[in-house]
Amino acid sequence: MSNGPIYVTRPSLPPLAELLPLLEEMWDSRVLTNNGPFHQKFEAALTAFLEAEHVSLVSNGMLALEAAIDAAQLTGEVVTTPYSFVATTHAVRRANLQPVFVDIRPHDLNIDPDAVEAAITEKTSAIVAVHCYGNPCNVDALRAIAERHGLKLIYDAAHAFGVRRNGQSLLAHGDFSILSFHATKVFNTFEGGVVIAASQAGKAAVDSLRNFGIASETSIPNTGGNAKMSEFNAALGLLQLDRFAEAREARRQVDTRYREALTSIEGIEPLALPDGVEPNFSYFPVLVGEDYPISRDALYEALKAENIFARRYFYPLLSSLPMYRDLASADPANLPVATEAAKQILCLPIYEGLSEADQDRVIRAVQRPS
Ligand code: T4K
Repeated sequence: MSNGPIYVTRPSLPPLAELLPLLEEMWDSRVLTNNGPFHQKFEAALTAFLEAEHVSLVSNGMLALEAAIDAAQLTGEVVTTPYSFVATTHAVRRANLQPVFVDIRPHDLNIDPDAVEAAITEKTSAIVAVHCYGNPCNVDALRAIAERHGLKLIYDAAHAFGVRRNGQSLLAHGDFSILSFHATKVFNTFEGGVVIAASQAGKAAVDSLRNFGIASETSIPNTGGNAKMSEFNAALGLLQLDRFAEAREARRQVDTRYREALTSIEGIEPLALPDGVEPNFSYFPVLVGEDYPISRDALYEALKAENIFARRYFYPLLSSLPMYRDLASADPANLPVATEAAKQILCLPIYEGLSEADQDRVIRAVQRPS
């Protein structure tokens, strides 16, 4: 039996032979970037696939967030979650805005709408929420709060490619949503991302910001940056789109098998799949509770000793990082659920192509930690 390394994820890829003719086209045309033919095709294909009218391709999820925040013209304070990848808060801070951390809900680890409402001041201009692991935030409550207080609502949906809720794309919510197409994501273009805007004006702002703020050869009305996706990433994305359903189904099978085997282990609690949601199975997060024989960190190390590389997404809490921990909202007493979740969370390996034998290695290592 193989004892090779099992990482938390492994990127899905199309057969190389399918990519080569597309590369030949690029070599012939010498159009490599700046809204070339593959970029246009991929943006149009995603617009249909994501059931979103206003889609802008960008070069990664971080720049997607920065562009969305910039396009939303925010000021002052932004209410956000401490339980995410560091990109979420850094994007707020890099726009010279003040992140205000609020707690999350215990069942899905997404931002708590009641805590959001309680944190709003006259300086608040927006909510930046995360659909953590692709599980939907309480979008109805957050929309109501944003409307009541005149706030912009931005979703970091980096994990939520293809997720549907009540028969509708999850990306239909908020003024802006962003996706990441990083190698580690359920849908990847090596690097890449998109901004989904609720309005044409929002898309126009992002399109300008991703291309230096240029309107024409002689007109540059905005202080934009460079967040363009290249032709290579866009061509790969077109092929990946054709394969997504297959990749998702493979992950669903791993998810089902893990749930069957792990749910009965005392102290191990896989995060529930929410009702009314078509998930993408991008992660397999479990909470390692006090009833489990060893701590989360001890389990993480025990898995490593078996050549299994689970990840503590998301630990440490963003509010504990040196550049944020002195904020009043970063006090752990303000964030009890997030603080506990960060201590207990472990994401187990899940990806297309994870063999049943390797799934069994993971299951056995969790069942009987050495
Ligand atoms: N918002 C949220 C909520 C996010 O989670 C992220 C990214 C963003 C925004 C920003 O999106 P991007 O700007 O990245 O598009 C990874 C990813 O780098 C990061 O994209 C992701 N979130 C985060 C949750 O996870 P690491 O530091 O765990 O990556 P790394 O390199 O340790 O990879 C994990 C494992 O994946 C490796 O052990 C092996 C495997 N792997 C990784 C890469 C890069 C591969 O098999 N092939 C690869 O090319 O952050």
